[in-house]
Amino acid sequence: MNRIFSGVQPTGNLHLGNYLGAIRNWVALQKDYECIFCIVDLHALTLPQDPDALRRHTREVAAAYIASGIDEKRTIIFNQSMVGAHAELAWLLSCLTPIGWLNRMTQFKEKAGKERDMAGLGLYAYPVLMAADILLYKATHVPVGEDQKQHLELSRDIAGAFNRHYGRDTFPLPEPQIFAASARVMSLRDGRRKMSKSDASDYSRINLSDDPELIALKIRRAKTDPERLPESPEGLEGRPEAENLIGIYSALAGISPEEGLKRFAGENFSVLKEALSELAIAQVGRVGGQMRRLLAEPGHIDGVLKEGAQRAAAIAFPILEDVKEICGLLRL
Ligand code: AQP
Repeated sequence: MNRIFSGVQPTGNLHLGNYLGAIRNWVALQKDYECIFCIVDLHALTLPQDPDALRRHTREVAAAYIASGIDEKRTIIFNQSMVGAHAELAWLLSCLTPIGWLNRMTQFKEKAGKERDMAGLGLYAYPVLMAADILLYKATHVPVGEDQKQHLELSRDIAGAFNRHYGRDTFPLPEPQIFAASARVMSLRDGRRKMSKSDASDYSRINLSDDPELIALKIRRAKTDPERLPESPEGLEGRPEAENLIGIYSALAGISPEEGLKRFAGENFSVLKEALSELAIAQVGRVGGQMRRLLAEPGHIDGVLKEGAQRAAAIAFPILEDVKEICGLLRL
């Protein structure tokens, strides 16, 4: 059976982009794939984290998975640091990854900013750990938002480099699964930047924890332009904020952006914003409410994570052992 691996970083401010671009799409995949959904806490450490907040956010992401419809009985849900094989395989793969490949990664450039020399080695090596996450389970498919496509291509390159170096087909090349309807949710304050957990402006994103009043306020304040909405998709060119609001509306309504635009062609933004608020409040409200109920019982979430880690380890460690053997590490 084809196997899926994907994850979210427990860095707080879980938002509508994470939901529409990732978690919501995973739910349907459980029917046709063996799924492993991870909370990638080692990735979160690539930027400074408060230890208590990191633990809290880890449980929050687990709650978001379950609240969105990931079935913890069928699917493996766990946090990455509970399975030490991730870090071990990352080391083995890093020894085969040319620095030049990592130098091309745009996310490192964005996150390191101007102080590149002061950025941590972990932030730079992040894509190698991501490759290890995926290859450790010989995952065949990886659902990600468009923003992660470059990292996934690197995972394929690393898998190919390993297979070529040792002359074996050890790792399948993982296929990206990008869900067009919600590929990239942009900031509500700037349609050229993606909606992001780390954006300093709280009004740039709708968090899954936001209450209905706050969701409505953020949508009312979302940046627009002075024109009415266009009659055809071509009219959205050069209007990133309009395109983004139509995109979010359509993703929430489960229709194509073309269909979404038809509903608001020639209208004022206020009409779109009102309809969008209604959908966002209903869907985020449902997930957020269920998350709060789950988080009120951390014992249940911890049990899910513990069992998930055991199931993940049962797949990962035999694969890691095989890789070590191939690499020539003495196994006694
Ligand atoms: N704006 C987005 N639109 C669509 N999908 C998105 N994802 C993230 N932002 C958007 C998808 O969510 C999954 C988990 O992402 P992550 O936790 O690895 O974080 P990230 O990709 O670095 O983006 P974030 O959540 O905004 O965090 P920061 O601020 O740290 O960059 C991935 O599948 C991602 O594609």
